[in-house]
Amino acid sequence: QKNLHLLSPEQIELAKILLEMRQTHVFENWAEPGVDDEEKKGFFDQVARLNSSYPGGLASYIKTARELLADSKDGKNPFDGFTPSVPTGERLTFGDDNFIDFEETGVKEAGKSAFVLVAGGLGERLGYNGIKVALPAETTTGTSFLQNYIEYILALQDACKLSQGEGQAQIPLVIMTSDDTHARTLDHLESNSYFGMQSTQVKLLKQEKVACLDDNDARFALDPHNKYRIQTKPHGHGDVHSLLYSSGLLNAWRDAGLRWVLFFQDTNGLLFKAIPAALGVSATKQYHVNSLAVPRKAKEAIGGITKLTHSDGRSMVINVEYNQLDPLLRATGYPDGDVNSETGYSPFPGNINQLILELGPYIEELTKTGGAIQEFVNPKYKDASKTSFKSSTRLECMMQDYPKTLSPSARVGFTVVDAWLAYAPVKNNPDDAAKVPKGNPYHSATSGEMATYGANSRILRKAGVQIEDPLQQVFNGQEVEVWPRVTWKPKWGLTFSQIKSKVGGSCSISQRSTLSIKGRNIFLEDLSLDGALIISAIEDAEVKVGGSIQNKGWLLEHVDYKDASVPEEIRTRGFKFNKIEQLEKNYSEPGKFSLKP
Ligand code: UGB
Repeated sequence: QKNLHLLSPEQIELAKILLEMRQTHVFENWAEPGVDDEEKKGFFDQVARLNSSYPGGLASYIKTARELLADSKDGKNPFDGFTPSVPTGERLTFGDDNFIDFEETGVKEAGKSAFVLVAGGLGERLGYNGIKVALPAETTTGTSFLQNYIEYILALQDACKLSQGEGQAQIPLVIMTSDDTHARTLDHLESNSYFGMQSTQVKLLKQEKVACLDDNDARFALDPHNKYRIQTKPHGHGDVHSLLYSSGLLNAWRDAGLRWVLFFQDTNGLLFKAIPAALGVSATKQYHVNSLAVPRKAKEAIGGITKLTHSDGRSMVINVEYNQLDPLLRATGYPDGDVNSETGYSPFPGNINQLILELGPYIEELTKTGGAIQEFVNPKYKDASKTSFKSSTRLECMMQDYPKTLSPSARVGFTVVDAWLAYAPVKNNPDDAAKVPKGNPYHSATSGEMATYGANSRILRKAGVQIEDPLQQVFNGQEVEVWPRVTWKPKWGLTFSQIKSKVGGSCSISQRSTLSIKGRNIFLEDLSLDGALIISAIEDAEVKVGGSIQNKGWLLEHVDYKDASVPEEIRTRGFKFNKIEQLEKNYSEPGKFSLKP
């Protein structure tokens, strides 16, 4: 009250909202007028931000929070009335004719696509000090996840130009950041000249955190270190929809003739190997929503794609989060819960949070919802009375819950691809990864990098190259398959047909080998590699590589993740390369060349 005369009309409006919503306590310990005025202004700036960044404003946030907290206290089941079953969707086999056809269609559609990377998460499970997108996806070349994503998008852009003539627009990339990641993401882009993209092609949208709640009446928690600030926490990746909607980008994309929006996560180096085919599926099946999925091991920390049928007849195909799938199954006639079937996998395909949405229906839906996504709350109660929390909580939302508000006529599908091809995220620290049940994927820096070599090796095998079998080795307590360390730039091999066209004759690669290909027109012909070959070439140089290349190569050496003398990015993998000997060639002049030692 005493501070009232000092407030601007906007600040009075915000104060009114807080008072009407029973948040009087936030002003309780304020100093006399004239004291801490800057801090008080800062408080209202924060409240203004919290109010404007949430669809419906703070009043709506508090109202929803009270409802969800009451449901949680009553133990209400969010799946009440729903029975789960295994949905049907498109299941692809890498490299067969069907897959190749989808890839061809998908590459053409990529020119009508925009990509959206959600990268606001700090990655608490990984415990890495930097931002996750700047981590090397693999350490043979040191390419970061963000660089890898951008190079794939640029390769798609080039492939569209080739198939449809010059003049195609650039493929837009949006990156959702948060206060935890924004500055460092921008710096990673700027200090690397946007990895070849135009800076105008990339837009960063920063998500705001949401107010923390202290009790079942949704009273705001104050920052323990500053009585003039409300404590905030992340709201989840679901924010991406309201941010895109309010940015105005969606309409601009529609006006520019785009048709698809593809969402993806921060540390999955394999993902783009499945993008062309999945986009082809979306276009062919005319899916409004297409989730990319992989066979899921029971209890794996990825959601299960599930068909939910309500007793009133409604049904939807939706992700059921990993912590909810087991109780849901147990409560609905599956006494063993989330278990593998005779195939060795859960019958529910695993959600890898790669969504392809058709832009027109997406805009239509967001015009109705403002981009708001069904939220949930997960309070940790002090005791069974459920009246107080161990620590403050907040509402959260997930981007894959977008289909929950769609009408039953919406075309919602999914596409299953092999996990080795499309999914190897880096989410777990070495300690936690080593504790993952045997047979389940580790989702660690170790497994993420080894999966890249595994995928590339299997693809080359399928293309006709003889690749020696992998060895089983243990790094940081995790047993992984070690294939030859094969990497290539996306512009060398974007689709299976393209990769096949780059290998000919009888090629072979031994298990201890390293092969790094940087250049579009590098052709492997009758190559026998036993050692390390690092080759790069400019666009106008065409290089044929063949003959027997043998050298001491790059040795894989163990590193202990606790050894602080080794950089964090390396020691979390549990291995490093000792580069003893390699054949390294760089073709920087236009022309035709042959490398045949
Ligand atoms: N992220 C944000 O951008 N903002 C946020 O506020 C939070 C996260 P996690 P999660 O594919 O492996 C998801 O933490 O949420 C970004 C699916 O829900 O890595 O535990 C963050 O930067 C689950 O169904 O994953 O689990 C990152 O890029 C399953 O599919 C992304 O959101 C699982 O991913 C995911 O955040 C999976």
